Amino acid sequence: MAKKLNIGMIGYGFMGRTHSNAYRRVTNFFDVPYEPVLKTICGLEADEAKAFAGQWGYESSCTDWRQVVDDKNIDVVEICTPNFTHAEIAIAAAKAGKTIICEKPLAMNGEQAKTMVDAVEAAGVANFVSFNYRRVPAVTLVKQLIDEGRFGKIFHYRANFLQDWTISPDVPQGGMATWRLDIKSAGSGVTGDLLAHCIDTALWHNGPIGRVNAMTETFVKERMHAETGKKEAVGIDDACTFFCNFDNGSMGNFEATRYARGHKALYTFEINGEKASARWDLHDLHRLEWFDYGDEGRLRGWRSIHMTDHDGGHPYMDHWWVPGLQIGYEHTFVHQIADVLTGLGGGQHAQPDFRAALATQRVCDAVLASAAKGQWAEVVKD
Ligand code: SOE
Repeated sequence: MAKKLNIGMIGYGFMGRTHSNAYRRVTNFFDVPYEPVLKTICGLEADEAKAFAGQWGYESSCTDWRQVVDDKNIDVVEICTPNFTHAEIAIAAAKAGKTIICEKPLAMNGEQAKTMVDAVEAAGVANFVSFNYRRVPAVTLVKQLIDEGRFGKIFHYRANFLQDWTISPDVPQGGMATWRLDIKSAGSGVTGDLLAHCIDTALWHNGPIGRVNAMTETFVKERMHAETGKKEAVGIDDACTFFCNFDNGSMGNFEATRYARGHKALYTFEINGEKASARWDLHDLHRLEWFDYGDEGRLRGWRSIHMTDHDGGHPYMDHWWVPGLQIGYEHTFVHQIADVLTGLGGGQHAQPDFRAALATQRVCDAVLASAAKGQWAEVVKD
């Protein structure tokens, strides 16, 4: 019988749902060493927390995150709250000896992220940051192909994350639904929210970034604040584009915006190496486009691999349906919980941990500093 692991979830918004869903499904599909028990859900509004507990099967609900952190019965503290709250909760949870799973981005900025790394490392607690796209099977396969040397030397890494949900100036900033637009809650705009995903994946795939050159734009300068009801200056970046040097000699090119009309969550990347290229698109996440220069000339060309063939070794797919039947967004959260539980059971701790997420945060900081100054910025290496 798998040992029980008591989960205290803080935050019942979008991410609280994705993580709760993952806990409910993981033991049905993965043979993991722990059985997660949904103990407590914590959120701002008592009646909403209670309703969430009923809907997702939590044993209790509360409105004070300290209750979760102080609860001796809780093994894992899950932080699914807005960015400005991550550090305080994580540091308290580390002191209380909890395993911590935190939503991305880890913190408001690199300095704050460093205090979180120091806290978990001093306490010796397991820690993990939810950059879920690493665990899309196609994205994981790309990592395997890079590690096998199939690309040869990598020349280019380019990634985009395009959305269009904040074009209207009537979208407010702040509050429960639109805290991502409020600099005080989010720390930054698309850089921390969207580019952080691209950067995390890129660092994992292609290694450290040395320096960056960026520009940002805030298209709507003032928005009504959902909490004060008043028009306030917008402090976040609505769009950001940067180019960079990776330490391995390759060039990087990244762009994120919430003003790309027609695109909802178009995360794409393309990698060009000496021997092969690959490209991937979140809107078609179960496909990997692959070009292998080693193919016989007459048949050489881009191929589109349907990532559902576990006989062929597609990552994670042997846990799901039969070959040919695809999976989607929510499964990436199931995969990461499965990997975290396996790591806690004595395997290798799942990545990215807080230290890896700090590296992403440092790139974000350099991007924002470069855009502010209009010049190259070096990435801090811890
Ligand atoms: C923002 O719209 C958002 O929900 C991000 O916060 C997520 O991290 C991303 O996966 C989808 O877009």
